[in-house]
Amino acid sequence: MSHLLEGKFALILGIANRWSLAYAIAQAFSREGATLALTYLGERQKQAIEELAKDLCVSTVLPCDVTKDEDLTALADSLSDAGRPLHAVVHSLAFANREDLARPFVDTGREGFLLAQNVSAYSLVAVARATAPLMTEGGSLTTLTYLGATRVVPNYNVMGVAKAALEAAMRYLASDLGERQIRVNAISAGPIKTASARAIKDFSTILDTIQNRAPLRRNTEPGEVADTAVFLASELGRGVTGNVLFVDSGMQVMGF
Ligand code: IMJ
Repeated sequence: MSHLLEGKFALILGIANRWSLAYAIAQAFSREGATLALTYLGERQKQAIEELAKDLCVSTVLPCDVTKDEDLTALADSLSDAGRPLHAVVHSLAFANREDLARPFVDTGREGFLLAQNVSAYSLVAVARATAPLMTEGGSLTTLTYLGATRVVPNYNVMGVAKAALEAAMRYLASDLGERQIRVNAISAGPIKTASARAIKDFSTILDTIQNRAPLRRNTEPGEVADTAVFLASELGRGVTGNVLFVDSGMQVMGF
């Protein structure tokens, strides 16, 4: 089964560098024949993303700060200029203040809480509203989540609450957009050493624990997450919406 995404046009938000899950997803989508639109945050990132785009089947690289409605409107306008329907959107971004991932959750202030919710959860709703009108042939919207949404993971804190909101938003969006044949799902990836994880203290210990205890006795690789994103965006995923798919070496099933 090759070229699962032949003829499809996909938007991928959240590539920061070559270790980003969004980049692994972009590579897998390219491999499967999709044409891509990528977004970057801030002028500083522009060159880096354009450099990464060279090896992929990318038709456009566009700026997008998901906290700015005007950016999302401009993004949708640019995509509609492509003159072809959009088939898939990948939302692979999150942010919380570093301090809020390193002290007791009870000390989370209102501002930090709302920042995490705005960037990491509300953005899915904003992206869905901006892009759904372009998915005139139906499509798939996939976001990235983490086990800390439903279970307490040390230090995940305000991000756990944001991911809980993200997963709930995903289900409500699946309900709203289903009649337009737009499917909405989340992939819950096991810990992977990306830029978002490198900052976390004791991350190597977390990776060791997964390797010793997860059913598959190894850590999750970006390519495994990416291939699941391909499945969801492809015809193979046509019956799947409103779901959280765990790509985590099976760690999620363990009680102790
Ligand atoms: C993040 C914090 C605590 C524990 C964590 C993580 N574990 C994993 C992550 C166990 C796997 C990574 N993760 C799933 C995230 O969603 C990370 C989000 C994040 C990371 C940072 C670091 C740098 C920063 N802000 C951040 N905002 C969100 O300044």
